[in-house]
Amino acid sequence: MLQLYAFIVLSFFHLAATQTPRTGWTVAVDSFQPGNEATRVLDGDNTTFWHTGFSPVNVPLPHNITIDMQKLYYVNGLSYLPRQDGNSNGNIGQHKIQLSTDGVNWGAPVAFGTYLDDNSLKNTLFTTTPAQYVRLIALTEAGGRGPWTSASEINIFSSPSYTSPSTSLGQWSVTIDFPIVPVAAAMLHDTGRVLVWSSFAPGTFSGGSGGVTLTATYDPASGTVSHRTVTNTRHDMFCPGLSMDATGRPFVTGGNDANKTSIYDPNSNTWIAGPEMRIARGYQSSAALSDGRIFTIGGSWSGGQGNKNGEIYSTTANTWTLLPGCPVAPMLTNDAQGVYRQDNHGWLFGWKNGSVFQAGPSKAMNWYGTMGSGSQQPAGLRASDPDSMNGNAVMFDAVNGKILTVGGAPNYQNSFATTNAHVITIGAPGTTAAVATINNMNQARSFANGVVLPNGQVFIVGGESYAVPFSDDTSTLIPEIWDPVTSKFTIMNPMSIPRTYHSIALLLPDGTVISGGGGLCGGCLTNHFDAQIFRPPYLFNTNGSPATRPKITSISATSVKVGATVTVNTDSAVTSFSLIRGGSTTHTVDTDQRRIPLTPIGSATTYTVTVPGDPGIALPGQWMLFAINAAGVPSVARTVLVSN
Ligand SMILES: *[C@@H]1O[C@H](CO)[C@@H](O)[C@H](O)[C@H]1NC(C)=O
Ligand SMILES: *[C@@H]1O[C@H](CO)[C@@H](O)[C@H](O)[C@H]1NC(C)=O
Ligand SMILES: *[C@@H]1O[C@H](CO)[C@@H](O)[C@H](O)[C@H]1NC(C)=O
Ligand SMILES: *[C@@H]1O[C@H](CO)[C@@H](O)[C@H](O)[C@H]1NC(C)=O
Ligand SMILES: [Cu+2]
Repeated sequence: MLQLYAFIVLSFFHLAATQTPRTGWTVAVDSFQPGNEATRVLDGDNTTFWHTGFSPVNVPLPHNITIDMQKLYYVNGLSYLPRQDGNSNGNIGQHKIQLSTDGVNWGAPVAFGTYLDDNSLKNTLFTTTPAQYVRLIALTEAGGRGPWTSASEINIFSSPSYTSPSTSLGQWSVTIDFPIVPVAAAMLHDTGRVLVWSSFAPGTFSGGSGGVTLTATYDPASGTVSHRTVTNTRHDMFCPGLSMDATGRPFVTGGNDANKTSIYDPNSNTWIAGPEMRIARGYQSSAALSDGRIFTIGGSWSGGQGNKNGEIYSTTANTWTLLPGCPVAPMLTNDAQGVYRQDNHGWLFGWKNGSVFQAGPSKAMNWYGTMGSGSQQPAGLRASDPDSMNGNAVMFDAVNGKILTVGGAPNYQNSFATTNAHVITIGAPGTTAAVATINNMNQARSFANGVVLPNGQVFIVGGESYAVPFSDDTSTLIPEIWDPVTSKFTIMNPMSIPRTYHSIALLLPDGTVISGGGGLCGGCLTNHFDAQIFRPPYLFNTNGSPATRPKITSISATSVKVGATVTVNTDSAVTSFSLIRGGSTTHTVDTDQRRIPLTPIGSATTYTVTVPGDPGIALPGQWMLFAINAAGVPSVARTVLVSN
């Protein structure tokens, strides 16, 4: 079976995006300047370009260009080469790509977003779709210089073969173009927007630490991507620790500027400089705690190597304090590159009574206590699992202390990933964790992402079987879903774009998953300035049509204390509820997402659910409340702030 998957991956990868010959194609545009006709985008000459009309009058945005390929192709990508004459006027910013078989009926966009304002080639890959017509709609000029659109060349990519994918294996939908490589991401609770960032530059981190970070925000409601340069916190937030705080604000620590911290407040749309950490760090992990404080440990990638012991941020005092009783030594891996890697990307979980459970990537697991000057106790080994750098750990059932761990490799790089999977069960802080070795994944993965779904299943996406940063060579396009009931992994439909080192994935409030990024390596071939949305199988009927979703029509409170009972009204009968804490992720780590299954009391359209009373389980912060019907279909979530 493994060999078969390897064959599918390779053949898919090589055939995925073949440039389609443009002979005989025709093109139509809403406007052109004489001398800069639409046909210039098909002439194979980089020195010519299409330009919308500017004389005698500027023709206003939006603009569009429609290419007729004269016959049906299995289309899966578009490349846009901006004008190459040194002038930037007309570079496309916000855009949409649509397909049609007849030039009359156009489907929902296969891609949208914002291109970076420069003259580099823009590649957008999307789900293979039969089409004869491709339309690129330019909504803005990338630099806001004027109402123009220009393009030197447009190429269409296609696949020689096509089988309509079965929705029983989920569906990859729209591709979202970002003007930066999304290396870190956080779910913003207010509107379900997704905040992403790279470093000081759109496509590289090297040469950073100048106090600047490029961010972008994807807004699913409007289908747009906006961007912003953050300078006021003087913090290059590449390779940071990342946690969502007790009010749902992304709290970013260290990285390229190794002792800086920055907090994003979605309500005021402002970045706030936090206090400097006592220990400078990069590649540490952080965890939000039951009392609202934030713990961090590790991080020898920057700010000096070794002794990156724990420290804690107090929201009330707005300061960091060292925890000498929380040594990093017990959680080090045996990485071939030494301490520089050994304390990277800890699998941390805030738990009862201000404790933190560290599930990996070291084969040894540990408890950290954060009271007073801190404490540490061993929690046992993760069965026979080796050190699993850049694997994933997902708390899919916080009520019962259940964590799924998958994959990773003994070393950070140049190391074979495993297919290993375990379920860890934790109880009282300080006690040995129970570990069950379960069915392996279908695919070995390092640098993958794991995302818990409303029904307790875990979606594992991306990664590669031989861990090499900034390489897509052994990547897999095939995700899998783990089911806690059968304890088995099932492969899903392949995505369009490899997601390896520096990729991200998050659950969105509508029950879909955003999977994006990978790269940030300058002039390399593995920079992915995009993301793609996955719709899990639960969103479809067996005949492939969209499942009818239950709807939460009202909720008695959107801000509750732990232990509170909430009344929820729905438009139709449901059988279960779950709470999932809003996620944040970079470098395979998401210490924020966790799921609380809720058993409702009630029937028809009125139910009550009770939030667990222990803030170690129901960590303070913003949670998504999903209602799930008897067919397993989740509602769109309502956001609930849980506090102590
Ligand atoms: C494309 O441009 C044509 C000509 O101006 C216009 O009629 C059409 O509405 C535009 N389509 C879109 C989707 O923008
Ligand atoms: C046109 O530009 C593309 C992208 O930069 C490049 O790959 C290609 O070689 C160029 N072609 C010519 C004819 O200059
Ligand atoms: C943070 O780092 C800067 C530069 O190395 C240093 O000047 C400053 O004292 C550090 N802050 C703390 C709290 O250690
Ligand atoms: C919580 O932790 C503190 C300090 O470690 C300890 O003294 C206390 O007994 C713990 N409480 C519970 C309920 O475990
Ligand atoms: Cu990195």
